Amino acid sequence: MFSNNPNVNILTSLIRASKIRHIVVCPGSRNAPIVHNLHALSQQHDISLHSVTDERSAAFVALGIASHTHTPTAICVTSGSALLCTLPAVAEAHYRNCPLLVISADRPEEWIDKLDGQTIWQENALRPYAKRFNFADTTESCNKNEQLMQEAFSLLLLQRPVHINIQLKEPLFNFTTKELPEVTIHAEHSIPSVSTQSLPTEVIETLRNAHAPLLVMGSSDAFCPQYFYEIEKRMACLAEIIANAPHSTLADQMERALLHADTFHFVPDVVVHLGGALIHKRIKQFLRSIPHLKVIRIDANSHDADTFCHLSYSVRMSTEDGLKALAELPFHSNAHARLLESLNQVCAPQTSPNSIEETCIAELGKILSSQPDMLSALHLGNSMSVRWASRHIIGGLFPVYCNRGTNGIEGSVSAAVGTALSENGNVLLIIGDLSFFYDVNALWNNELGGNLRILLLNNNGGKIFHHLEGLNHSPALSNYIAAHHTATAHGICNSFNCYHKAITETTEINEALNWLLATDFNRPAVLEILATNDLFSK
Ligand SMILES: Cc1ncc(C[n+]2csc(CCOP(=O)(O)OP(=O)(O)O)c2C)c(N)n1
Repeated sequence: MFSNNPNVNILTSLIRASKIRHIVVCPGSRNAPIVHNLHALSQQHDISLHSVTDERSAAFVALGIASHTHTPTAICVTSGSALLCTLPAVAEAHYRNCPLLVISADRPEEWIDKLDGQTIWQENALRPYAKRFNFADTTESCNKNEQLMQEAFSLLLLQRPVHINIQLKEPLFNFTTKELPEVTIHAEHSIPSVSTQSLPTEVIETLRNAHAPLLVMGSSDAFCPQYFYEIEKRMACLAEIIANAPHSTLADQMERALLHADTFHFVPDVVVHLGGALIHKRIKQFLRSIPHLKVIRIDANSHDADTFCHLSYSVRMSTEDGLKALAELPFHSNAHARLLESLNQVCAPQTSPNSIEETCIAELGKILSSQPDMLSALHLGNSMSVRWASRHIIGGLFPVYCNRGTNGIEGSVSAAVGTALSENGNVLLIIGDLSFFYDVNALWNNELGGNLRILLLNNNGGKIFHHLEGLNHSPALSNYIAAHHTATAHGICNSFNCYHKAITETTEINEALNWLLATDFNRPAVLEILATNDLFSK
């Protein structure tokens, strides 16, 4: 039996007909009719419900599932501040082109600002990051509401976050409807046909005539490492680890080479730009500074990011189609070999690690290169984790994710949890301590099994701030900017029923990594590197 609310039932039918296969649900009474229906669906169809209490975390769990499964994923929250808690993940989804559907239950509008509990302005709460669809609880034509919801589902197929807000009046808990309304998703028909599968002739000719063509690629959830080998025969290639590119450590080498920009001789004249945000700031600044540079941006979405301030062409194409088209360009060039030569003249491919955290990632990089099957996915926390991984781990072995849409530290554990819930193989998260403790609620999850492994680099605060030139002169650095603390994960792991091991010496790294990666666990495991350093003693 289903809810007696017509809007809730139309939504449920559309979900049943859609590609959504995972729904994260959060506790509450106003959204209980929706959760009731979703639970009924999950009993009869291939749809999994995941219960997560903290809505901020829950939205990132859904994002982790959506980015790994490449399918729209929903989160359902109750009314009031519960909805506001999803905003960070929605912003991340917006900048990652991730199809996240936020369903919120709302109270009747006439009770807003009358001091009724959990009754706030919800309709536009996720704007401008999600397109919103609001449904009043009226007996108004259900056809119109179905049409509106169809539109919401079509936007999801365009890889956009969407917000469906449903006002629900009491009584809430009547569940006597036997059948859901019949709906078919005709969303495909309403998608504007903007995407192309081949590069325009003008773009191909621009690349053919370029002296030093260069592909630059930042964060992307598309996993197609195979194309990069062909692209490197046609143009130089600087694609980051979070672009899932095989020779991703070159981006780190380039970043270091640019410290000596006067001796670095590879200057591109045409750049093809794919993917989202770049980790390496100096590469971005270098490209911005080249006069007369031409930039060809390939992006399925309509907002053309002019990252290097030289945007010359925009090509509306998915990342995967774009990479494929570049791999099939009808000419070869030696630009990549020239890039490698210039890089190697200025600095070596890798530097020796200079801390226990970096040594640990370097050792991990060696293990994963020889045994990539150990992992099904790698998640990287922001800050030093993603930077050290860029230097020591190569991309393209397994999907690599990082919340680089907004670079927030608030949802990295949750996103990794999402991937672990939608995947049988092992998912490894490498993360710093502030990011870990911030989002530790993600481990408050009964459903999680032993395929989530966490490498926690605990250096008692935000180490990145100690690398920022000039900031070390500020007496506020340690306590107020880098947020020095002495917390360890031992007790938290105990509370959340996770395995935990801590080490303090580099000599213990290999055995500990073996424990983390090769043990058969039935709950998440955390290897904590306790980095004793004097950074915070000042
Ligand atoms: C939500 C949010 N708040 C604040 C920041 C600013 N910030 C960037 S890096 C960082 C420190 C992260 O520390 P940690 O996770 O311990 O990593 P480490 O710097 O030690 O590698 C902070 C606070 C952010 N990115 N996101």
